[in-house]
Amino acid sequence: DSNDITEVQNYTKAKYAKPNEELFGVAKGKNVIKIHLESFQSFLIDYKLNGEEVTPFLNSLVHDQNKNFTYFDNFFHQTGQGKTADAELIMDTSLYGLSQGSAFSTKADNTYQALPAIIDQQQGYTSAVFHGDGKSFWNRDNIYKNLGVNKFYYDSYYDMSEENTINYGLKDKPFFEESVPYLKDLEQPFYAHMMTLTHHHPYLIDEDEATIEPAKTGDPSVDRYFQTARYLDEALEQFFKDLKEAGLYKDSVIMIYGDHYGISENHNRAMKEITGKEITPLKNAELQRVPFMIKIPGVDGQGVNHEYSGQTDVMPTLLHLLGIKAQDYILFGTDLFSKDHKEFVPFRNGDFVTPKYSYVNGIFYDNESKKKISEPTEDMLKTKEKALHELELSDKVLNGNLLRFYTPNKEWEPVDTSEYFYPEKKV
Ligand code: GP9
Ligand code: MN
Repeated sequence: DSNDITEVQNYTKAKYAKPNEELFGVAKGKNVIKIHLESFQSFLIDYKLNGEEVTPFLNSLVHDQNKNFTYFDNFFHQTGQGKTADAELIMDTSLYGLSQGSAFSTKADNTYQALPAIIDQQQGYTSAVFHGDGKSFWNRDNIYKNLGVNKFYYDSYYDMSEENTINYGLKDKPFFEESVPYLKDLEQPFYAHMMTLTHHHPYLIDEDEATIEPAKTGDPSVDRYFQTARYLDEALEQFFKDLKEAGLYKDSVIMIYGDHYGISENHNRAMKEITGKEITPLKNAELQRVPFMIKIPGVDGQGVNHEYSGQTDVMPTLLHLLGIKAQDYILFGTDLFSKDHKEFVPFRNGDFVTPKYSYVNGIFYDNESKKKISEPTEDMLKTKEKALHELELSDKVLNGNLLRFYTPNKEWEPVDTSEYFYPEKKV
């Protein structure tokens, strides 16, 4: 009830980090292009397989200051069983997914105060999601309405011929290629979410499209993981060229993120060969890093930023860049560029990481020595409680559909789902 939402509100308002004044509003009115790297873990960045870079293009964004990206190398996914759907939810609502199942499937009819709806109402942004799979996968065609997604380009908008598809759906190269004309036609400013798919378990790729040898651990999906990552990297490079040609690159905010791990703990033997290290519980937590990169027009990139951070932090960051007060909303993350950003990253299972120590499967570890901490400090124990509390509050929001009792500000209008349609493409 409304008491519960007050409890949540008190928590998120206390956690709130005020914007960095220099960046507040710098991207107001700019197009935003958000690129989803399917199953992409940060260990791929700068990784060399047989002496060869796996993702040379992404590496170039990380290392070339002229490309103006800031790369967060201590950014973690926070997803649970909802995988891709959790990543989408977290990034656009700054809530956590559920402890079981996917909120996209079971909480599609909830009230949300999500990024697409907010930036539409406040600044007239058109939001669009692009994805080469059926529209009902993860119940997207239902929940997107409540998130305020204006347009959804799904399989019927693409050439899904046999040579264009593999595994779950459309290959990333035709996906980006065929998306550019749709992007050009979108009313500006837009918030476009490009969701890739080829780099997905079990990492299938046609032989003539593989431009790097597989790894040789003998674990087939781990071995192919590098080949589909390379394919994704090439698709992205082409997309950047096409965006430049379309005049959509220079003046757009571009965000790139990984949704969740691609290699589960079932592959620890092979991953020991890949990383050269035993996959301990702590190492496994460390491997939950996914990339987050952002380019902001008119703002110099910082190169590599080491802030400990997670997917919940993206929405407040973007709101502030667009000049919208994140403080009005119920958000569990904090602005990555704020000097008050909280370096505390809960995972969905209650584990968490901080710059100095991590808590994994009931044990505290020192990040530097990798040793177990046998006598955790008062502060550590409090942080552990805080992680659980935060997840519990987020669960309350979703399970109690609590945002229906919350009015962010006087401008906010509840989303009316009857105004949203995702028709098949007309031929
Ligand atoms: C399917 C794609 C995959 O459309 O988004 O979802 P995942 O299996 O990664 O959750
Ligand atoms: Mn995914």
